[in-house]
Amino acid sequence: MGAIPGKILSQIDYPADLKKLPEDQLALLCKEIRDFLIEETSQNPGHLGSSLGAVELAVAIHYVFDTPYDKLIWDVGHEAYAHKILTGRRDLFHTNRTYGGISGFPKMSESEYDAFGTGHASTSLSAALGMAVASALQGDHDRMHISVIGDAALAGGMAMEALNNAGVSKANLLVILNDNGISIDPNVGAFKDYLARITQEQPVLHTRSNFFEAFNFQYFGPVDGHDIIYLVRRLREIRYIPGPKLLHTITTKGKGFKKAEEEQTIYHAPGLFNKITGELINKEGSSGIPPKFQEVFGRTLVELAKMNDKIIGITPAMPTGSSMNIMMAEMPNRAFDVGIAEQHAVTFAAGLAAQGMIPFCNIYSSFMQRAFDQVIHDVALQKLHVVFCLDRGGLVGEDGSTHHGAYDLAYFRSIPNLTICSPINEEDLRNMMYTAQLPGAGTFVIRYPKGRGVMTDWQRPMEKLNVGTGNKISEGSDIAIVSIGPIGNEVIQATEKLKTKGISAAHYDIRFLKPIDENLLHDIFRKFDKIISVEDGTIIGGLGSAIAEFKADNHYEAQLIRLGIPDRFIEQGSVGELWRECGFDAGGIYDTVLSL
Ligand SMILES: Cc1ncc(C[n+]2csc(CCOP(=O)(O)OP(=O)(O)O)c2C)c(N)n1
Repeated sequence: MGAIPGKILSQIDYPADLKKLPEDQLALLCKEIRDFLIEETSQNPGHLGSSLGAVELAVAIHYVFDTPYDKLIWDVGHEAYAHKILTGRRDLFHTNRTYGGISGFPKMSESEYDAFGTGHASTSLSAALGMAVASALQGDHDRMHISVIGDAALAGGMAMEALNNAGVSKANLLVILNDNGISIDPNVGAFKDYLARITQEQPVLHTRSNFFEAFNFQYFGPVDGHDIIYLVRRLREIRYIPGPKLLHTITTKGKGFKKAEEEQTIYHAPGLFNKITGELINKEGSSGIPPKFQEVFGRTLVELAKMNDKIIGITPAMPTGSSMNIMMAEMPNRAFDVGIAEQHAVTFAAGLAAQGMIPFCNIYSSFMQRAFDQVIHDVALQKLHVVFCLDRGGLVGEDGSTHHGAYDLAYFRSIPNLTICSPINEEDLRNMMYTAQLPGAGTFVIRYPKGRGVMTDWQRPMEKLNVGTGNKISEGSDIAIVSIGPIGNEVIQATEKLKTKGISAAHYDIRFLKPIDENLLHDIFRKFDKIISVEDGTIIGGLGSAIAEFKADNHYEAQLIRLGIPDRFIEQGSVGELWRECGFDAGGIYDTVLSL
């Protein structure tokens, strides 16, 4: 069961209930929402800081506007918890981000109040503009289309493209800039400096044209985004002004919870914490556990960069999450946070590589989807020496369908000139990183998951791998299992368990998806008539498909069973639950073998 809502909040199921409250009760409601959010997320982790900062925005918007008739889109959507609580999901909120529960992001399929699904940044303006144009074409000129967008997301390329497009429309569009001055890590770039400047100088500047006015938006603000009464009044005034308009609100990430205001990066998504003191609760303990892939990546990059002065680090807005912050701290001139700008990050890397540098461009797998063409057109086509490190490869767990790194193996395998690999453990990650920066390595893709692998001797000196060679993990005679990446550790558990049933399964870690180890595959197909492929990625186009193509091309007869993410979107849950659902956890692999 979840937290018990306060007196006012307990009476509000939907915005219609909220509208009945007198204005002087709104501040108290905001406090109750914060208390509720803190209590809920302290036991069931989620995106705390951004949602605490957007409580008044959510209350004011639903108080003033006529949702769901008026369309409301939350950019990224991790800040929309108050919105969820006010739109029919208060009593379900304790299931937030859990298996079978509500999503941590807005979803059209979950509620009519979620006008558009989000999760990736900088999409809300384009979607709201599209809706506004549709309303106008359908003869509805009253409906308002609202995008709430953070200062970091607004600097994303797509949001800028939408501003440019919206400014020449008469769209009934209201952009609410939720400016808390921070991304997950400190916000970066010239635009954030500009926002800070207009916030300080607004009374002077207001007589002159500002950035938004130059884009034909009517600009209002800046206003205190936590002054609920003032917000409500400003929104009422703006409501009937035609055309594109922007309300600049100043908010505090983590508002109302001391620790979250003080340590905004940590409390963006803090995990479990004490709801009174804010202290983090570490369930894992500290000794005897393997390091995170991220930590090994960050430390190894610095080690390599000390040996090879051509190496450069690049992250699009995820320095802490990817551990690029280690290099940024040690070598500030050689590591760059370029903001929420995946496309730019890739072509920026291409430019560096064209001048002889060796960029390690670390991008979360699902965010890399944005930069597919840049990888083809700017990097692979020109055979540039860029190392793409795909963090969060595979099912990521609680963030759900918008964030799973499900498609990378498949979409990259189709691109010529790429070397694609995935380490089974942290030791292998280091060897892959070492191999990738050697002269002539070309464009390299190294894919690894969130979190910890298994205990290995990962601190030993790195060694060069033979590109395109797999590893035999264990001998067997009845069946062969071929895996890629850390999901191979589930295969190891399954093969051990199969032994107790008298089944002898051989296990091969293919390591390189491209070029694939054809010699090894020939050996496997000659020796076995039953072969299973296992990957933590979509079943269409990845390892299983590569082996099926190899089988067809070489006219082998063996039975091939492919395990991977099925051809549908997988929702949220723990990684173990999702692996189970997809049938490639140790138990699923074991069951598959027994069923043959
Ligand atoms: C395309 C994409 N890249 C990166 C992210 C990861 N990400 C989630 S929230 C966030 C920061 C957003 O900052 P801002 O827009 O200022 O909103 P705030 O969290 O401060 O409210 C980032 C980088 C993402 N969701 N989508």
